[in-house]
This record gives sequence, structure tokens and C-alpha cells, in this order.
Amino acid sequence: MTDESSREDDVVDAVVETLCAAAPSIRAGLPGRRVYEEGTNPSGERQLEADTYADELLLKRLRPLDGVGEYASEERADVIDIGEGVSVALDPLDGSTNLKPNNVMGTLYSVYDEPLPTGGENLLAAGYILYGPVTTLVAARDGVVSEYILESGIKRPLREELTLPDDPAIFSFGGRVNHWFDEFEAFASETERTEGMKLRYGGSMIGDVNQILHYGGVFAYPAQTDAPSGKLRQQFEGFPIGYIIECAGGRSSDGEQSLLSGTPDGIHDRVPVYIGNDSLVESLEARLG
Ligand code: FBP
Repeated sequence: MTDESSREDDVVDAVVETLCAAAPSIRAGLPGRRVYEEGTNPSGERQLEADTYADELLLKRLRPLDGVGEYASEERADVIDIGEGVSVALDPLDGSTNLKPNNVMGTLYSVYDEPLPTGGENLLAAGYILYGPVTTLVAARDGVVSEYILESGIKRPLREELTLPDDPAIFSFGGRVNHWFDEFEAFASETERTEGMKLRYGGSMIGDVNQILHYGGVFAYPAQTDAPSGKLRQQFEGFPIGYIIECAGGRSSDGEQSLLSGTPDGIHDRVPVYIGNDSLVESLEARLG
């Protein structure tokens, strides 16, 4: 291991520890921030006070870290220069529309060894902190995915080196069915009728993907007839979730290739997202192809 890569490892550790340490403050700050603010985020979506609160808190906590050069977030237009080193991209509160109906959401992170925007192949690490009945961390790095319980921001190992179960049991499809392309609708209809498969869709990508990590299956926020690039952001959502699933032995796709093979022009570019067990995503790609 070179000095530079061990230094990068230390920086990635510090980023993950900092996000974990901030989790109790984010969770505690949610109850009083369930109202929408004026204006929208760079993707044209309304922002809850909780979205901007989490974004500002995480930037404040990450800014002093040595070895972090850039900060970017789904909630702000531009990349911020905060020093020398790796680049951190955050979806501060993925699934924040779940705050009002009190369903799961969380913080999704990705760390790159190149300035942003950059391609999925420049990922060093990715993961998410899930605010569910308990707070958990799923962290992926160097081909390994591990899950932890977070108690007062401290990690306690739950499952090390986790991989997708061989027998898929879950399907989770987003978007509006009447805007699905025929090829995807055919795949969805066949999957829904497959023995042993059942529906789980909660409106938070990381909540739904965590189901796939535990039970196997397929998640998709597909291309739509009115939105051919889908809804999810390539840099903040597509890359980290593709990386986590591929590290867990699954497969990711944008409909044609691994999500990680993509390179965005802008940090708020969108991408269709298909992830899950290899066999399911392979047959989906064949249909879409
Ligand atoms: P946010 O990051 O703004 O929450 O948007 C992403 C997301 O909430 C995903 O977590 C989820 O999969 C999807 O959008 C839900 O979209 P829809 O409300 O169309 O089902």
C-alpha cells in the first residue's frame, strides 16, 4: 500500500466517522423541521427545512477535516472548495419526503479521488446512514460492505462482508407506472408474477435498497417516457448505490452498462437506476437493450 493510498484510507475513515458522529444531531433535528422552505433545490424539488439543516450541519462538520478538498450536495448548486484532497458528495436526506408520514430516510455519501463532477470509476468509498426504527450505517469500500448499528454516533458491527442473498425475494419499482417504457413494464410484470417475489417500496431509495441487501431482489427507479434519464442523481445517488450493490456481489445498471461506468457532465445530472441480484439485472438489461 502506497503512502498516498493509506493516507486516503485515513481520510475516508475520518469522513465516515464524522458523518456517524453527526447522525444523532440530524435525527434530533428532524421533528422541528418538517415544513417546506421557499424555493427549490438545483433539481427543482421543494426543500424541507430538514434538507438544508442536514446539508449545512454536514458541511460544517466536514469542512475542518484534513485531506478533504471538495464538498458537494444534492441540496446546493455548486461544488464547494474546502481544502486539499478527496471529494465528498452527499444526499444529506435521501427520501426526505418520508419525514412528514414518518417513514425511513437517511444520509447517502460517496467519496472520490478526483474533483467533481467525476465518473463512478473514481469512487473510493460509499455508504449510507439509515434513520429507521434504529440508526444503522452501511459502508462499502475496497469490494467489502459492512453494516453497523449506530448508538450515539458510535458504530457497533452488525454484519461484516455482507453479500446479497442468492435467492431474491423483493422487487421495488419507482416512478409512475403509466410513464414506464413497455420493455420495463414487461420486466416488472414478469417479476411481480415470479414465485417467491414480493413488493417492497417505501419511497426512500436507501430504505428500499437496504431491503434488497437483506433479502435479495431488484430495485429500479427507471427511465420514464416523460423523464428518459429517470429521477435519481448520478453523482449523489446512482454512483454510491451502484458501488454498494456491486461490492455486495450484485449488479448495477443504467439500462445499458454498470452505473459505475458513467461520467456526468454536471453534478445534478440524473440517471436511470437498476440494481439487484446479477441474474435479475442481467435479464432486465437484455429486455431494455
Ligand atoms: P430525495 O433525495 O430528494 O429524497 O429524492 C430521491 C427519492 O426520494 C428516492 O429516495 C426515492 O427512491 C425516490 O426519490 C422516490 O420518488 P417517488 O416519490 O417518485 O416515488
